[in-house]
Amino acid sequence: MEAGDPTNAGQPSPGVNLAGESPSPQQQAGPRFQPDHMLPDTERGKAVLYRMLLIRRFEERAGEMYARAKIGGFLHLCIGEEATVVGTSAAMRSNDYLISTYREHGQVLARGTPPQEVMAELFGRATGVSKGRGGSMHMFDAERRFMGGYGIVGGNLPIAAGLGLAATYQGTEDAVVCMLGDGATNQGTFGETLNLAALWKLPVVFIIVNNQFGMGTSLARHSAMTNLAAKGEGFGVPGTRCDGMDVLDVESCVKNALDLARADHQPVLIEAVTYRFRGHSVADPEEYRTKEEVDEWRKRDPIVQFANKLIRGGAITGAEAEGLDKLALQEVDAAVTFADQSPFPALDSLYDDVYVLGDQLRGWYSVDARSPETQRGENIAGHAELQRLAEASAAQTEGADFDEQVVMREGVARDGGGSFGPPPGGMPGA
Ligand SMILES: Cc1ncc(C[n+]2csc(CCOP(=O)(O)OP(=O)(O)O)c2C)c(N)n1
Repeated sequence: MEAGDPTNAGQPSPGVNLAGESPSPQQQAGPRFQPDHMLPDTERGKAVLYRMLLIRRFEERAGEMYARAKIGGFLHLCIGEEATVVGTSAAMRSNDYLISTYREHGQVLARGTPPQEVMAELFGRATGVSKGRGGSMHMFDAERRFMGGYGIVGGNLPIAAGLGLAATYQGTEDAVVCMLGDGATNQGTFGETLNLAALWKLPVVFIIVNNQFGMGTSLARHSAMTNLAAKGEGFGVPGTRCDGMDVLDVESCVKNALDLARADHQPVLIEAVTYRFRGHSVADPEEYRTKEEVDEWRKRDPIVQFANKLIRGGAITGAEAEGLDKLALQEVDAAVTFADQSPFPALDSLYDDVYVLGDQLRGWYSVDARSPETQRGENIAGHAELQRLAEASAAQTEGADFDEQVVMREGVARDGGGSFGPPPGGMPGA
């Protein structure tokens, strides 16, 4: 196979082996890390460490609950990325907006949503932060200005621009932080949104959580431009890079960017260089990277690094760090109990909060209590264009020859096919 062949995912990934010849993130061209940040005082240091521990323990338990079938659907954990998540939220004001991807449990927790509501959401219970309707990928907490996780890669970017436009229009000082993966920088929405954000001077900070992979495809295989901090420059969005394994570096970098966004209405792009210690989702055989590579990155565990810094600096003792960890575990265990004892949403609430467009479109896009299917083609007489679209669509699907054997599925295909890879055993007839 050729180097750069996107189907070459069974091989160890180039460009991310800190122990090998390849440049480490710190050695790559582009903006530099500033590793020597002042230690926070004891109280703040403990708060930041606790938040990271809470997320780590929460994610570990979530993985266990998934294995015990308490959680359905997909589950994307952010273990390894805690410094990026907590450093970002530590730099934000409570009025700022945060919008994210499907890998967002940590971000919701960092914004202050109680862990029991986050766990209950994973369990699909009515007490969950999205009333059990969103699940792992679609948490939403408007009260804390967490504007959602999104399952569509890059789908959150245009919404971030909309939030920035609203903040500007309303004359507030609120800014927006939009987190996205390295893979999402290849989506069309990345260029479209950055262009508008620069053109309209929107107060948005885009943070690329560069965890080195888009599913099973390493950065060097999915992006021609691996210096992601520079990927927005052509659109008028200056970029910088921080060490996503160092919570203080992330916090200081995001704070500077937010100051600029707020004061000068200058959107900024940040590349936070980090690593995901677990698979893309829990169903990932991880055949696209070596155990040695993961072990190398684990040596830079963001929680261990920060705890040691605090201990060495005299801000806390080792025993205090252990105490915080125990507390985090207790809080997470209480969240599991709460989730498990919570009720599922009532069946007759199925159609609550379902949006129906205005009367003129009623029936075409709506669902209601009659059946779970959208009601097609009603009440559109008199709307010539809708009538025409309805007929054209019906003619297209009627009698279409679907090959039931062709299955599009999410998952990290062993052969590196990713989302759109062939089903196990290959394509029918291949
Ligand atoms: C528009 C779209 N295409 C494909 C997918 C399938 N998919 C889910 S996650 C993912 C990889 C995204 O990687 P990245 O943006 O780096 O985020 P990470 O998972 O590493 O946090 C893909 C391709 C999707 N959800 N949405």
